[in-house]
Amino acid sequence: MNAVLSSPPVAEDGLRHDWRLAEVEALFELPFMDLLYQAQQVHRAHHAPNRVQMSTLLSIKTGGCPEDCGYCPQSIHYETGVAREDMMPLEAVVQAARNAQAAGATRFCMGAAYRSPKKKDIERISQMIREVRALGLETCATLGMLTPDQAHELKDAGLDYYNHNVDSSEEYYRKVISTRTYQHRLDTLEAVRNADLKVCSGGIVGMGETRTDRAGMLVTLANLPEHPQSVPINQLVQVEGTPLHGGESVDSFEFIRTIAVARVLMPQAQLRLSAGREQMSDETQALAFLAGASSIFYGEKLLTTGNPDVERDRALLARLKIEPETQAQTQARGQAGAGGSC
Ligand code: SAM
Ligand code: DTB
Ligand code: SF4
Repeated sequence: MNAVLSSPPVAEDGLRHDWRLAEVEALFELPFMDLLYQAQQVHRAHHAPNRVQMSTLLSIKTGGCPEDCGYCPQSIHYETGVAREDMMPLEAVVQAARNAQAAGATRFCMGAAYRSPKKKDIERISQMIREVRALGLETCATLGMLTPDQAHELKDAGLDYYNHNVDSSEEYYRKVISTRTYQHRLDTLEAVRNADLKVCSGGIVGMGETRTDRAGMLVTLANLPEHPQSVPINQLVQVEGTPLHGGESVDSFEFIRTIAVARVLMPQAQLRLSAGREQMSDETQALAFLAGASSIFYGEKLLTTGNPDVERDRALLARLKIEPETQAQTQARGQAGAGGSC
């Protein structure tokens, strides 16, 4: 039998945290059908096979970000037409959360274009978290780098998940972002874990990285002290004005392979098919679910770019007989501590 298919050593939590790059590259090399079969087996052992959790995103503070992430329309370094806006008022955020809940989302993720939030930002966002949580939605936030104290403050406000992506391999990361390091990302993830927040961390495929970079990104995530409860896999949305606009798109089977390998490495994680769905065919999305994706962003907008409209998503799920996860199912999974997501 192929070495990557035989039983590997496991850690105390029953999961592996000692993946070697060569092993993960070997998974990527498998015949497509063998890889999908393996991923689907892992998926069915840990998740309801015909259910997808839905999260809605809201940009509560848009644009004007001092970081130079080469993919991001919100960076001040690039002319993308995204206007800088102040933080949204509390009531508007809570109304957006109510709308998302009424449309069927079970989790509400608030994103801000910060390198790192200031004290007064954390205070205002803590109030948003309290009110969104009071609706019965799970809460998540993505606000850039956090100190350990800030992570604890967000936890005290009732935050469930914190999203902070490693985005690529350490080697490729420095080619895409110069204003912070990979280690900065890992330090925030440590602060988030230590505050007992659930971790949402994944990355972007299609930035011109190699397969080795994609494997390296997944090795970083799987070898963290705990697997992230949620792993968003984004396909780059090419935005005019950003340095990554105009590059070659990733092959759709390679994108699906990345999801399948993530599923094999992190069996319990909520794997989110994230940015890039608007440009994806229904067939590619169906393959992503077969490869182990268990969640989507739902609603017509991501942060600043488009997402499929609600009618298209409802029709796709209905055609595939995939049921949206209910609020009660999301809450039960959150309480069980497994498979949470941002
Ligand atoms: N400023 C915070 C940060 O960087 O962590 C939070 C917001 S930031 C927009 C969240 C994530 O969105 C990034 O880490 C990246 O993975 C993703 N993202 C941003 N622009 C994207 C794009 N054009 N295509 C795909 N994903 C993107
Ligand atoms: C994640 O991994 N993807 C989401 C969420 N986490 C915050 C963001 C995608 C942003 C896509 C570009 C935009 O809409 O600005
Ligand atoms: Fe700023 Fe986040 Fe965009 Fe980077 S990805 S420029 S940190 S908003």
